[in-house]
Amino acid sequence: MLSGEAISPPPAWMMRQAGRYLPEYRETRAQAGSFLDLCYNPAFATEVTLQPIRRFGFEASILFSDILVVPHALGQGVRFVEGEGPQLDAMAGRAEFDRLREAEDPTIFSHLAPVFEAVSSIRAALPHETTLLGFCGAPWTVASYMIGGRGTPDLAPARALAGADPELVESLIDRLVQVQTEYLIRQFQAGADAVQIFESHAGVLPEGGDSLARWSLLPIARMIQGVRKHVPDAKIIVFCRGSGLDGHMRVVPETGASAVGVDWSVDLAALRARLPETTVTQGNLHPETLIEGGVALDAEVDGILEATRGLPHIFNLGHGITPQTPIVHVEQMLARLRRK
Ligand code: 1CP
Repeated sequence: MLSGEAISPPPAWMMRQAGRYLPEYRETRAQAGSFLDLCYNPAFATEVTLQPIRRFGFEASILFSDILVVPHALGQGVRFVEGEGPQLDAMAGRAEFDRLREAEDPTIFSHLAPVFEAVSSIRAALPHETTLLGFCGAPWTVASYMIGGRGTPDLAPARALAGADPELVESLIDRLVQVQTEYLIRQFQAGADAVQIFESHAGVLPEGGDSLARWSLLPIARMIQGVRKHVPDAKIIVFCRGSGLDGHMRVVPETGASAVGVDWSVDLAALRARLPETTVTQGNLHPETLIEGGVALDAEVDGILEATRGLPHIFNLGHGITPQTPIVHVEQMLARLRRK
């Protein structure tokens, strides 16, 4: 899937493919208790990871967990409030940073042990030909939640702290680079075939100057280099949201990623026309088109196939599937994609 060959029809999976749009997910979620209980229970995490594979036969499966288990493992308070999304004890300054666990603290990885157990159990249960993806958040995206305490549209708290005390934000990013490099290596060792790094909040970084490189691309590059010291041929997808055509163009050369995950706002044909033919792309169906269905959905699937014909591409959405998406539209999308 990630070796650079063009496959027709392209392999497909969906970001957030295990989730609330599936009744079987809602059932397991109710049995598990809280969202974090679901993430830290390897049997439940395995079950919800497999649900979309059983139903749709996607070519790739993604570990069920969340990017915010890492701040939790570092000792930060993390809660998932029903209907409101994640809430963390916001990191306002140096005092909160100093209370985080040091990167070498073995408690971090004993806390995350159920994640590695889930990876092994999913790999054992998956069909042999289905790729298993592990993942983590990019350092800037994870740091933005740690600083702001929640998802904020413009990430004002993280940007303000990066302006007021860049050394502190750099220390936080460094801590995340170190811990998450090890986190990804351990996911590979537990059985992941490839991993995806989610940079969901690159869009708030100013386009000019070196912000995108400094806070986003370079820390991701350091993680990728660190992982490949231990897993030399590690396949790593970087999904960058909101960084525009130019930002997406920079991902593969500047980070060393094996593939660039493209968000729905980017014109895929224009991006492909500018990228080398050997670059692997992934994406980028608009999650709202999947809600809409009908001719609009068929047309967008066709457009993605047209833009990537003969080129190495992984079919996906341009961001996560939303809870109100009708299941029949996912079936329609796959039927259109796989039609002979
Ligand atoms: O019970 C529920 O349905 C809660 C919703 C939910 C789910 C299904 C959350 C809360 N996280 C997840 C799982 C999840 N999160 C996966 C599982 C694998 C999959 O099937 O794709 C993955 C890969 C993530 C990654 C994640 N978490 C990201 C990066 C991707 C993205 O959406 O941009 C981010 C930003 C988060 C934080 C988070 N966790 C949950 C929510 C609702 C959010 C976003 C909150 C916000 O910014 O407002």
